Amino acid sequence: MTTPALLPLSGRRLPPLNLGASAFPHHRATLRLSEKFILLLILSAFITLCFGAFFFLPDSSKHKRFDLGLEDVLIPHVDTSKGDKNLGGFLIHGQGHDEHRHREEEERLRNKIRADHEKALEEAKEKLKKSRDEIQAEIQTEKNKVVQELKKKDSKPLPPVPLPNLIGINSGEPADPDIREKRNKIKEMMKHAWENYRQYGWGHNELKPIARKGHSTNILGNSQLGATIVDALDTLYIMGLHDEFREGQEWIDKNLDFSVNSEVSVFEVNIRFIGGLLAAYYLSGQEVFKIKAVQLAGKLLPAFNTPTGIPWAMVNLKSGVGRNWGWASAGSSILAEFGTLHMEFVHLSYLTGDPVYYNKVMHIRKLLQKMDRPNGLYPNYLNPRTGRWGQHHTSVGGLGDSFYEYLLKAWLMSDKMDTEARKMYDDAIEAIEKHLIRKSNGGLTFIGEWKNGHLERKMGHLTCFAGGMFALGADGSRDDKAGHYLQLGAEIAHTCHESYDRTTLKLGPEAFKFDGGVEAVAVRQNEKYYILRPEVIETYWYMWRFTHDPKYRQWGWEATQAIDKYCRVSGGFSGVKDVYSSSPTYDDVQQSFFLAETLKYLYLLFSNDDLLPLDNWVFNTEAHPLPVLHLANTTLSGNPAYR
Ligand code: DMJ
Repeated sequence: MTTPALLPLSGRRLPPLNLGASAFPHHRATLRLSEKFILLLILSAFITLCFGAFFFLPDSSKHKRFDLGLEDVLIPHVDTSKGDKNLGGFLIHGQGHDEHRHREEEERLRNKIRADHEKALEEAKEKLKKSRDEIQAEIQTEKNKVVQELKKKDSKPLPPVPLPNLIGINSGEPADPDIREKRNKIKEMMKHAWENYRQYGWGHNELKPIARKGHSTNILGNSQLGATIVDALDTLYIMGLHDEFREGQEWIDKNLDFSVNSEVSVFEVNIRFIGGLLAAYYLSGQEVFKIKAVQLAGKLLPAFNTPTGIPWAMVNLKSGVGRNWGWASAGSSILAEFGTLHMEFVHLSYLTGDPVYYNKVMHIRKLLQKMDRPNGLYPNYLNPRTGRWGQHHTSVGGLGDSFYEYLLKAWLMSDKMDTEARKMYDDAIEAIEKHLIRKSNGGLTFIGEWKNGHLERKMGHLTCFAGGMFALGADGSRDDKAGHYLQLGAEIAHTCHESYDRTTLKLGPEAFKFDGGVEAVAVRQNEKYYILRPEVIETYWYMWRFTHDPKYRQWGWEATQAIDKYCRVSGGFSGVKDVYSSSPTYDDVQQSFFLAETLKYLYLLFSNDDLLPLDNWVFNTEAHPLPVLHLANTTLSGNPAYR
């Protein structure tokens, strides 16, 4: 799902931090260590001096001071008849005690204090002899130690859970030399995208392939979270690009830190980062990915602290403060955002044994089930304070899309045990077919958008994913309509292919109309761009898996060639601003989903079906494969999340 307008952040600032020891220990431990260190040094020398001075005073004055200070407070509660009272290690006056032992004890203390005092002075003198650089280096070493300690604490291994059946992660080599060659070409494109990102954008979220520098959008916040690295990992893995995979792993291990003052989209971070990390964990078995996914999930949880439990669209990773997009109807959260967390959150509960994640997404589901739906349709906007729908706008494209996808995939991922999710999917799809799906005059099936009782005859590139979804949901559909849904998938694939074929570049526009004699063509200038999106290729791949009709490979190859010809530049791959222009201009962004999804689906399209078989793997909405969790498996039924 995408946001219609990427608005600048509000520029809200947090109040300056108070350096006390209570909240935010990470930040404070490393902050102002140098000042703290010097202050401590001076303080300890001063205290030692005071105690030293005190013990050198004559006995009588000492007793007087203690008597004066403590008598008022202590004597009423102290039974002085029993002799000496020793409070907190200090000897208080008393009669009849052994004078000699007292003197010895004092002497011993005096010597100790003198020695400590001298040692502290020596150390202070030594410190002052050192150069500024040496002192700074020492402080830095101390800081590093603290950071390492904190890291160790954060990276505690999670309780082990047996992995689900992970099959088909190293297969897929096609026998046909022509298909092999095409597959290799796609792998080469992946290398080109990765190497340029590594050279010019490493650590940034994305790459500007023409300016040759890092790029980021507000959905991923203002910190360098290496979105492209995390998003690309599983594609690198299945393509056998293991050196590149290891580079990515090393960066994540050493640099990926979520304790940053950055406001991010909960949905985007979930599908790209948590999904990407979990998939990388399942494919490679490397613990670091699981640990990072769980750390990040903890940072998203405060977004659910709303009156209804429907999460905010954005959350600040450091403060946990959440809010919604300014453009969303009446302060609403977005269906495709809060409705696209289920797969990742169920896996988090499975891997950690902590039901908190599972409970959050099930709470959302229960709330949605209780609500009235106009014409059986789910509006895209829901207010997290009131629990009421916002504007009655329903879409299978942006703002709605992956909510429907995750209902179906929740059922598949549960080994088809989550029948509640399947029922919600079936109900929703029936309403969508009735109110949103139409045939154009030229015979093209399209999915329009429902806006306040009116059908807009426009389809987005994003909506094209639905062809694959209908095919994936065909098996197990209500009233045994498998044939019907497979056919519907094929029709959507055909329409979306037409939207590509009717352009100059053979690449699809962002949105296209079926109105006033126009069929599958963009009308408005600001809908003519192609930003390396995957949805059409995703549908080709699902259709290929379910039908093996060679036209899907042919269409996929057409798209590959067009991308290589018109989007490839020497610094990577870029989106184009007008697919109807023979001399297009670039948008200068290499989207992270190009590596996560577009190239992965193309590679799978030219691989054998035994690579990530659909009986064992379910792809999240960012194309990150997560294994089916077999609920019959004793491990799972013993997992608290499922009890
Ligand atoms: C991806 O981030 C995901 O597929 C999301 O669900 C919708 N759109 C983009 C790519 O177009």
